[in-house]
Amino acid sequence: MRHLKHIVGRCKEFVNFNADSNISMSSKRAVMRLLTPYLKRNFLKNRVEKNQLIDRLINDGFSSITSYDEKSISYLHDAFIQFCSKHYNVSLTNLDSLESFLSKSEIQRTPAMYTQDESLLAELWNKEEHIGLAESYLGVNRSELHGVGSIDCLASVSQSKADDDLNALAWHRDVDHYQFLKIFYYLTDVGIDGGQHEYILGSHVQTPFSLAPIHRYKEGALEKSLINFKKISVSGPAGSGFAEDTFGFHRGTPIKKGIRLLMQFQYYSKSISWGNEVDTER
Ligand SMILES: O=C(O)CCC(=O)C(=O)O
Ligand SMILES: [Fe+2]
Repeated sequence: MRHLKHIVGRCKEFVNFNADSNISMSSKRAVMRLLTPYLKRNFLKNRVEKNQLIDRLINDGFSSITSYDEKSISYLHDAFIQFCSKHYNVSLTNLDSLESFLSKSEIQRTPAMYTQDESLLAELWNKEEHIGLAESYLGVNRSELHGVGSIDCLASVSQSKADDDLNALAWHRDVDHYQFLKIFYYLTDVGIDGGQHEYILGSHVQTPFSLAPIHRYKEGALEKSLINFKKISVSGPAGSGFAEDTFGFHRGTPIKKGIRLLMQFQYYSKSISWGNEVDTER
């Protein structure tokens, strides 16, 4: 443990105090990415929250939230269909044609349509319920937050590529930053075998040593190493929403039939070097 503290301390120095050196931001980021799973997430400690939702998020890393208004779902479907038509250079007219195109082409997950492609996503990213939630959970003022909104689509294919990193269908945690939150909404109905999202409650607080290296994990490995292995599967009608600290273990699941459109909003604190938030005590 002493050695680890030492290494963490040196890495922190490297990241924080080498502002004038030739070390590029991307190398600093790479170091912090490797280091992050070994750190305690002190911003979660000693928090007393009256707001039940935030309290649940702090304890479980997960909470369902109010559903997304149905009226704009079909607008977002159309925007996403247009995005895919352009991206794949095909003429898609509705979700059925998107579904048959993706499964015929063996595309398990599409690239995401981002905030810059669709202004409604930017608007929703800034929506009070969303940014206010991120602010309270992360304990960071909104002027210090950045992030994006996106929509992507999972489809059923004959050969599932669940282990492919880009598909996010194997257990993993997101270590894009030390302190972040994601808000998700299904934009299609998601039943069991419909690509339901899964999460291990409480796994966002601290990663056991054996699970700290950043890669995809088998469920058995998580079950063995997490003291409290509580898995949840999230299903629900189009519009269902949940907030999740994806530093905890999560995954999508291969879809057996149909497609799943998932909208997400990511919130990060602006200190891109993970600088001052990092505490090396463990
Ligand atoms: O598709 C899913 O349900 C998982 C997505 C995911 O891993 C992520 O957005 O970080
Ligand atoms: Fe993820």
